[in-house]
Amino acid sequence: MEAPPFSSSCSSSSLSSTARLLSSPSPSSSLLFRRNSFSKTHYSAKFKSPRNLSVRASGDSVVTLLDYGAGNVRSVRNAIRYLGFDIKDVQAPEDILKADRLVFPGVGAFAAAMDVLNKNGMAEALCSYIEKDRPFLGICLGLQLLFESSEENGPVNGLGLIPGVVGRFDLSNGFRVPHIGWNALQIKNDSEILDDIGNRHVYFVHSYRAMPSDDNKEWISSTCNYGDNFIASIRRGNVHAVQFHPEKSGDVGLSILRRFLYPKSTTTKKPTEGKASKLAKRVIACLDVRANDKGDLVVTKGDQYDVREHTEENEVRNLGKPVELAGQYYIDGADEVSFLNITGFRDFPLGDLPMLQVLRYTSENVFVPLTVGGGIRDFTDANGRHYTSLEVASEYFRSGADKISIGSDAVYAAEEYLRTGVKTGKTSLEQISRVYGNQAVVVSIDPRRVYLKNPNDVEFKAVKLENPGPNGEEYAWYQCTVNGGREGRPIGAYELAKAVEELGAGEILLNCIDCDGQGKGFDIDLIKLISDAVSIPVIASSGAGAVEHFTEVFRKTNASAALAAGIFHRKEVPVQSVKEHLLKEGIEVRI
Ligand code: 1PR
Repeated sequence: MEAPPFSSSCSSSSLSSTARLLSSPSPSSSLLFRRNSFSKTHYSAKFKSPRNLSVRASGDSVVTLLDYGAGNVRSVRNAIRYLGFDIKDVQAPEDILKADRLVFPGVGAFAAAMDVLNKNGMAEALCSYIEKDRPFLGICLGLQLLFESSEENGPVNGLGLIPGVVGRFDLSNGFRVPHIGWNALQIKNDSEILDDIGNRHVYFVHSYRAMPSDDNKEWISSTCNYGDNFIASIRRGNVHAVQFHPEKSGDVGLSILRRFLYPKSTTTKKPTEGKASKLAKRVIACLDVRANDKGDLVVTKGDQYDVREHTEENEVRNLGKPVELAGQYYIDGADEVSFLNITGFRDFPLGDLPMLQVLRYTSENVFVPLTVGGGIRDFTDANGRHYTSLEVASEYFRSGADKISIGSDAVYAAEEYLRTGVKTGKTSLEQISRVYGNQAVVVSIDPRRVYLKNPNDVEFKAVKLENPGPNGEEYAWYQCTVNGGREGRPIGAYELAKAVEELGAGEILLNCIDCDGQGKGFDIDLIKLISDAVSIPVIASSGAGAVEHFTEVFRKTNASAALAAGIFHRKEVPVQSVKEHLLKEGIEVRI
């Protein structure tokens, strides 16, 4: 496609000259991480590059990265390095102007990003760079900022290079917001970087989107349908931007990045248009991680949360090494990988547990979203040093997590919120979602069934059960627990889910202690109750024992994703078989 000349004017308002970015691009942690005996060779995955994409770039193998310090861009760094490039971080506007190819992975909120870009003189440099048709790839917010303005906490002016306003997804049409997950694209115009994509899915996570119009149609290279047709990517000459995350879109995402980094390195073929696509149902592999009695970090798995072998030694069940298993599940086609540090409630997660290192190594080779949970709360260590939950979460994000998951602390926050009706803004949930966005905060619920003869016997929402309880009870309520199921709390899963949605959770990971490790299927009554009650995505968890259980949960409930652990760890049912089965049953999944 011939690149039409640029006609826009840059709308950045308060352009100052040189200034350093707010924070260092790869922030050295302010938190102490004790390396202990953890070694990369011991824990890092031995798996090879799945698609052999890691080739060394010849000649100018440097990518300039614009990281303005608002969040985690580790995954983008990892993907660029994986493809054989070195990274030069933008320190001053001149670095943008001198770049051979610039990647701009926008993170955080629109207004905050524009503020930083304006204050540092980056906005002006960016406009100038793009107007000269220099090689550019914007990702997610890096696409949205090119537009005239955004409604996110606004209206707020953007760079004004593309006509249009970025608006929030419309909740009224029943679609869940944030839009989290895998969609296929409709290719509208030739965009070399999307040439390999065909009908394959890419990973989105956002609540705001830019809409196609007559004024911006010349920019649009693809759209995606999620309630509306929104702009999934733009291209003009050497300038590209994508709303989705290529660095989290598996091998198809890597091939998009590779086509940007190695322009004309392969023959360009006519892109296929792509079929109409719904949001794919996600299949997630979960690794419950803890130190065993010898102090090694292992993947374990409980039966109704009991992770000890019923032998004389009573050892912690050991099902493998976290980094290796995560790598294997990525290769097998898992759409996400979750790590739950199941003893985080009593051990300080940033102390001597090498969980952060597990994340770092995993994120070097696993290019789908990574979630980490366990122990996210305020904490004072033995030396009296106080850490806020935001600091704990930040360290996880910096180490490679895309989302964090909060368990016990979210229960306390919801109880307090329901008691007072006041959002203090101080809970871990509120603070982390304010800084990193709702889409980065999962609440993990650990409910236990409490059977009832009469639903009016409790103040909490009860459901009529498909299968009666042990004494013929026809109803149950789902009592939330904390500390790995050890303590029941006076709040139901239904009440908790609604409260945490209001407090800023972007997604719910819905476990069920009764079903955990039983292999008899998900708790359909519970998952239906919660997925009908909230408008954020719900991940069904606990009880998967066969491929049919995944079909059942997607057919009978509004779950957006299904998670399993034991069947994958014991290699009873591989991830691919689950996906093949879902596909055969007409349920859209990422292939
Ligand atoms: O409370 O913020 O420190 O978070 C602790 C986290 O650790 C929570 O997400 C909680 O669910 C998890 N957790 C705590 N103790 C256990 C345990 O098993 N003893 N694991 C635990 C939760 C449930 C799922 C499991 C599914 C699928 N495990 O993660 O993977 O049930 O299993 P299946 O497919 O084998 O049935 P905080």
